[in-house]
Amino acid sequence: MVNIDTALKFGDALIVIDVQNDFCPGGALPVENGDMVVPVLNRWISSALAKRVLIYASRDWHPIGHISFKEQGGPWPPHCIQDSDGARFHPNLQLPGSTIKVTKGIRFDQDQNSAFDQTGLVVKLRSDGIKRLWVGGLAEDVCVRATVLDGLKEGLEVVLIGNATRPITPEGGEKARLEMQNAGARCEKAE
Ligand code: VGL
Ligand code: ZN
Repeated sequence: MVNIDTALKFGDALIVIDVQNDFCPGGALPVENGDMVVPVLNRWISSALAKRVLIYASRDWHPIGHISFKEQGGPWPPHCIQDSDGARFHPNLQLPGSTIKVTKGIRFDQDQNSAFDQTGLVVKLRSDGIKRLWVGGLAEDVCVRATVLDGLKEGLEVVLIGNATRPITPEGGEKARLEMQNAGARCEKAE
């Protein structure tokens, strides 16, 4: 357990992964209780703003007929189509105008689950002086997992905000959490 008001320090960044309508109840690829991460993340966002800690937010942003869609032989129903309502951030997520957006899933020839995958994110984090990442969002067993593992590979300290993420399947979520922790991620809940 950490205290949300004292957790964030100079050299930290908050990264919110794919909190988009399509991953929330009623969306095209809904994560059970996916919208429950929103009030938790809003508290982290307001703490980050108070501490002048940078806020990053990734979004899944697929072209029509993306290679990851079932109709193309991929694993997922069509979701997060560029410029659709489903691709918008959840309407209650209070991202400030200063949020650094990371757009992924735009390649025609492959999927990008990690916010680090061919986005240039690591270069931006380094130039912003970031040493430690606090990660929350959706889905824990897909894009959160991939982002956390890549952040660790890049030599960053990574803290998963355990009550600010939800998996697509419970079994996948448990497996992902163990993988992330075994790879060196800390998992913290905060009040
Ligand atoms: C995601 C499935 C397909 C995610 C993205 O953001 O976790 N999951 N595309
Ligand atoms: Zn996707």
